[in-house]
Amino acid sequence: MSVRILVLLATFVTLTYGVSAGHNTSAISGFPKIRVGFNVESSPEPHLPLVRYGKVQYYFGAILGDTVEQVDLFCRYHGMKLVSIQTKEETANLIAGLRNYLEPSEKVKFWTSGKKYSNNNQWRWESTGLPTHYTNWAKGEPNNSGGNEACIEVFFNGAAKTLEWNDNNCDVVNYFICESRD
Ligand SMILES: [Ca+2]
Repeated sequence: MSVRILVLLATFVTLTYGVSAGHNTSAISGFPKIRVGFNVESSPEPHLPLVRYGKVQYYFGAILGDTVEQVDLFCRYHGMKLVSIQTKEETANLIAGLRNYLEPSEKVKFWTSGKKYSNNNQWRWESTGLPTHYTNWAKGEPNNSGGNEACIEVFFNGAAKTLEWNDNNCDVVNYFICESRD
């Protein structure tokens, strides 16, 4: 067997079994349906499609997902930051934007920049360094399930028009939202 075939075989085994054998953190199931007609090719120039509400621009990362560390890199690599949600109005804007971007009945989890910074269940937005004054935790959250939930994911429910928070393991694979503030 040639070296090349061995490498291909090893790659296949890693891709097929690596994640589940290593750390069972995958959370993405199925794929969100981007709304038919959402025009990602409206610009002839290469671009990252952004949606603006007031002084904040958002990138909805509902095509590829990863761990908090990786999606944070993605945002920063594109001159943005992982999202912070500082007011009720920003929650409403995100729900409206996601309902326009995705098929209206979609249910999708997104990483934010929210992280726990002390053992006293105190949280802040890593993107701004500010504590989470406004919160929108789902019922029973944050529950630190398994004693290992230090990152804030938001659960978008298009039909219910909600975007509720949950603390989750930072190594879980989720979609994500980036922001850029004026
Ligand atoms: Ca939780």
